[in-house]
Amino acid sequence: MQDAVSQRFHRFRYELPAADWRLLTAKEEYNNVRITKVRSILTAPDGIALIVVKVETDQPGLYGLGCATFTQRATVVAKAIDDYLAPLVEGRDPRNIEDLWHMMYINSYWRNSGVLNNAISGVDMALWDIKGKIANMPVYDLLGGKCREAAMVYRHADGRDPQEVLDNVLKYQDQGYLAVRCQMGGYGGRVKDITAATAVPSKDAPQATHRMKTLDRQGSAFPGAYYDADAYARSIPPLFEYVRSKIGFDLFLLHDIHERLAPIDAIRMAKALEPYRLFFLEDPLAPDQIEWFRRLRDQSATPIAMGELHNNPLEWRPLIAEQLIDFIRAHISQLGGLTPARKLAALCEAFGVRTAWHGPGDVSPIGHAANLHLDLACHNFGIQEVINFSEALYEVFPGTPELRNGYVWANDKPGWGVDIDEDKAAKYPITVVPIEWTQSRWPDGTLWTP
Ligand code: GCO
Ligand code: MG
Repeated sequence: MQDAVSQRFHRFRYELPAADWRLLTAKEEYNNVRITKVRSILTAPDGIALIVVKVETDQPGLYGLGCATFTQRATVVAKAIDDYLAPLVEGRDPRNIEDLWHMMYINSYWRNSGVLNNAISGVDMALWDIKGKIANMPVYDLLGGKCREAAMVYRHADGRDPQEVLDNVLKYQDQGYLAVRCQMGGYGGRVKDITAATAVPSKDAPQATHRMKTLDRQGSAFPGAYYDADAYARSIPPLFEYVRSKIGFDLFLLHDIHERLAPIDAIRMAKALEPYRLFFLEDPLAPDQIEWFRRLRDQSATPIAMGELHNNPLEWRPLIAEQLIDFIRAHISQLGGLTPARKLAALCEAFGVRTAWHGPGDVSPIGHAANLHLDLACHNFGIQEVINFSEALYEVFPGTPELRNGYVWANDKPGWGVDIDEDKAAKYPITVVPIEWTQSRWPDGTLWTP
């Protein structure tokens, strides 16, 4: 009997129109569905380690995918998923997402770590994917439906000097993008390539800046990705002066300080950038510098975006409740998934803060889809960061969102509408090497937040 039913369930699912299938699911199968397997999948189609969770059920063909991408600690997150969350949720009813989320959150007793939150996120997002497939609707429909057809995005322009940055900005403008983030030399400004001989900070050349690669470890007690915070701080206002003088104000421009400056210098930059009407200035301060956000707010009208580093509600609550920021930039999997992110979006709406979810290369296409479904369903959407979705990403993750005319578009399929080809994913194994760029140092060797 069961075999016949599940076969009918599976076969009919693709043949019967949605309405009939929903009728079908409202019967015993839907009420009895159980999680059978939870496992992590590691892949790096673009050379960046991505962590995805697959949650399988006892209903043939019914499974969900979630993003657990904390690329700097990929294998640790995978272990947390496979060793701790899998045995905890296997056998349970995938429909009770809220209960399962809280169970995973408190089960480790200690909470709010980046590794554990990402692991939870992978399972959480997969459960929302399953619920969307059972309901035969996209997740944004479960969240209340679309407020807009697609989400406006911004792209990343960089360059060694203002002209090179402008050239890249114009390229995006020609492609129809409405917003571009301008960086010059990456975060903290260009690291000067100097030979090892003159790179070691010494009493006669304390100002020397150098790149880690140029240093043989024997040569210096302080190898690192050196950058000159003062030179960086003085280089950015002229950059925006130049770009605005060439393109005017029709294009939205953004900048990411990436917590590379001392607090007072971040305030100085926010004030100096006011004439250039940035869409937002991001990560001016480190997450633990809450007090300085109050000083920044008092002194500058440049819109502020913050949040990609947040793991703990204590980090974002005061910033939102006191309206010290204008855009929340959370990395959804660092929060623990869609369940906490949709609540954060609602909290932000209550205080006039808009969303700008974190969306660079170290977010998987499932994570980008989760960003997008929230963007479509939340009234207080601001803007969406995206990357160029490469051929390799589309190959491994069929259904990855599309970029068109300056917007990112969902495919309106049930769940996230994104799948994974595990054979293709296996073609791109991750590599684990010590991270260099987060060994950011000031010229005198002081380590500073990267
Ligand atoms: C951004 C971020 C990223 C992070 C990266 C860390 O605004 O997109 O700052 O570039 O640095 O995601 O792994
Ligand atoms: Mg950032």
